[in-house]
Amino acid sequence: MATPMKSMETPTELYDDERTALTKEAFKRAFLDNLLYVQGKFPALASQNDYYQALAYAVRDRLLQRWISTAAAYTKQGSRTVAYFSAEFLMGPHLGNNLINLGIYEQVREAISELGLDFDTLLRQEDEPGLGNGGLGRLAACFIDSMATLEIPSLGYGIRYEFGIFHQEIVDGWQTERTDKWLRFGNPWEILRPEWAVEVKLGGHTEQYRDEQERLRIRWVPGKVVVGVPYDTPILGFRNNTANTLRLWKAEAPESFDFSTFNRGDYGGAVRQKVWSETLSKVLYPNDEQIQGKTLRLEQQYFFVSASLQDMMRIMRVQKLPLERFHEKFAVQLNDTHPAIAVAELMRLLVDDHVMPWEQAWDITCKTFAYTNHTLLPEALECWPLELFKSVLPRHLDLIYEINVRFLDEVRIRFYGDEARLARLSLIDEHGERYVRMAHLACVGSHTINGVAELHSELLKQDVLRDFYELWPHKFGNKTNGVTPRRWMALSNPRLSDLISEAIGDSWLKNLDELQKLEPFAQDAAFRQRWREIKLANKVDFAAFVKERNGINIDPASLFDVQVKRIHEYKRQHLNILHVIALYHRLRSDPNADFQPRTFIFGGKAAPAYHMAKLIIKLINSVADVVDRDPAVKDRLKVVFLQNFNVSNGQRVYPAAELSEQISTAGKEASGTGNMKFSMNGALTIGTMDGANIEIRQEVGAENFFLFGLTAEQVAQTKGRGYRPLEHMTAELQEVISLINSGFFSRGDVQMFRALTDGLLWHDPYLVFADFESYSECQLQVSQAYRDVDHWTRMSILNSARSGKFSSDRTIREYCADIWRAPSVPVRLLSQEDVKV
Ligand code: CR1
Repeated sequence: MATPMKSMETPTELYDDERTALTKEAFKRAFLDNLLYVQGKFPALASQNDYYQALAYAVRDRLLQRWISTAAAYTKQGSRTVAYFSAEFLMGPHLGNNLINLGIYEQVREAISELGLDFDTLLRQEDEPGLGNGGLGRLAACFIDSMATLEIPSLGYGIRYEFGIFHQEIVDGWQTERTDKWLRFGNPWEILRPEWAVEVKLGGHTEQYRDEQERLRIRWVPGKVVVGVPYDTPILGFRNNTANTLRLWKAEAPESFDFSTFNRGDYGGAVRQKVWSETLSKVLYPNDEQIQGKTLRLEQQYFFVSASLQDMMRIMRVQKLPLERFHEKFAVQLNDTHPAIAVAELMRLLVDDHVMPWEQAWDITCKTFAYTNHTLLPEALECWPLELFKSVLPRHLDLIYEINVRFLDEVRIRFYGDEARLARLSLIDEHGERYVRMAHLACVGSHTINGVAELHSELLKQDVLRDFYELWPHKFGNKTNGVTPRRWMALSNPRLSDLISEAIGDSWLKNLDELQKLEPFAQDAAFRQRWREIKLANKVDFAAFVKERNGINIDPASLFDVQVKRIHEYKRQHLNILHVIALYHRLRSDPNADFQPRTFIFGGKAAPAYHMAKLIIKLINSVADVVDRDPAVKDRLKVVFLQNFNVSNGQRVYPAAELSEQISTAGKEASGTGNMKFSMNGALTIGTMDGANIEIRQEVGAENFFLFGLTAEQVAQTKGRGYRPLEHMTAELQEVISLINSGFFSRGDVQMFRALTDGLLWHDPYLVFADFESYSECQLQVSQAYRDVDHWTRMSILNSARSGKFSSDRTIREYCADIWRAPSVPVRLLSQEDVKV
């Protein structure tokens, strides 16, 4: 592996003692010191993991000075702070990223090699914190990276799941799930802050009482209490002094052991409370865009939201700020509806605990929150059955009723006599079983509502949140997603990053628009040659990885065509694999056909209970298997399913990809962020007019993008007319379906894929058949274009050069300017003098 960004190593440090110095020799000493004093090992006994831990602690020592300096700067200035509330933070491994941001990647790599160790092996020891499902969680991670880089005071608040997203293994072609024990060897990147633990109440009932002034008030008598304990992880800015905080809550029992029960001889009962409490932060729900109406999930959401709001109030107390100024001190962003209960919880804290008048509390609440919606899929909109909700949060249900009464009064006056509209807008769904609508709570309690790409934000206004748009058009806006170029280029694609820096200097990593300066190089034959060599080297690395993981050989000279993302029908991995089967059929029917060799690479997890998604994985693996064993298509067609797609594996695949599959049914993918990672790294996109694809195409130019398929409008019309998939059946598609149904890919089992093929033939809710022909034709154009090597390279360079918009720095600047109004606060490093006790 090449090392990231040699050209950018610029260590600077104000004080240079053994513990924090950035020089190579000091680092070696610190590393060996940590091996002894932290790991308690000497080299002859140390495992690779011991070495990793020692290395991680040595790096952590070097960022703590920044962390403390940042806290000091923020405290001194009483800075306005962004609190990013998210049930998921899909961080990926910290070590490499921190080295890049500190500017010491190269020295540390050399130091480690000089000690006779393999640096890449140590990097791979880190169990990545997979505290998220997919796009939404990874976006949160990119956002906190950008906030630190832009020097925005911010806190990420979430849950420290003991088990993150499951580990996916493919057994006989099927997905199986294994628990993700990421904390098994400890986590050197977090610091426990027990002194800031808070109590969170749950369940029970409410009762009326009179306070000292004889006022009638309501009191919540909880059924149980858990303690939220914060674990802090530093989030470094890129080459600056900022280290912000990701604060994740672990649930614990107030009293870990009940001695009175124990003394009565009930040993099990004595630990039950502890066990129950810890369940709250035990495991991440592995569902992506599908609600799970489970009590535990609501409890998790409330747990982290309440702990975080209480923590923010503690910060106000420390900084001696009155609660009346809560919304001036904090801007809270709700990452989807998962934390929407925060609206009611802030009201409860202000009205019940701090005896603030309702109107004032409501004013503060609405000025505090902003809400980002991440999906148009109706099955993802969170609604809680009223009874369930009441059993977990009885006081909040009262508060939500009160919010609703006042809200509907406003609607009644605005839309005189429109009863249907009232029912549609209400926070309570009254059709049949009654539900609390979390998206409505988020909309009512937020000053701003945004979608994550232009089209998505438009569709929110026209469709999902239309009534709210008609009520408060000024609240709505768009913030197109972005990704951090530090992780997704500098760290994962060092070869390309070095070439770019050599050509245009290195400030593009902080200002991605500068990639534009690459455009003229697209005309430079020597540069194109180097660009190609780098892609090839990345493909060779990736092929070695596939060989090691899947045991199959893939040819680095073939076109690497990649679809990696969660497995979902709307993302249409089945459209891709049906097309692969069509190619296979063509090759078998005409063995001498002129054919551009391709390797189709798939990766992604399916929600464990999503049977159709799991069947799609099985089909991909079955096709991979048949194709691999068939000598007739050898060297021309390969299919790979990459197990356990996660951040680390993503870092390997994006740099090696040449074609990025972004083929969702138009109007379904809110934005996508993988699409951006591919394009930055020089892959061309084959895609529909969906999510951020539209903006990518606009930026890179229609001539550098392979477009196919129905538009969102055409999809809606097609469905409106009564879509019949069979009307779109072509001879080739017929062959493909018959081949699957014949048992050809399932060792004669003609039933195995029936649910999939019948679903397509009779329902096809995501219009796979309607887009199949257009997709196949477009893929032919891709193959032809790939043969013109120079032309393809030019398009590839232009994709990178024009991807500046898709930096999450741009996105965060927009959030700051339009929603948070949070100015940056540069940090000065404290000297040893400053921190003397
Ligand atoms: C969307 O599906 C988007 C990310 C981040 C996902 C994807 O298109 O890029 O959010 N939504 O905004 C999601 O995970 C639960 O919803």
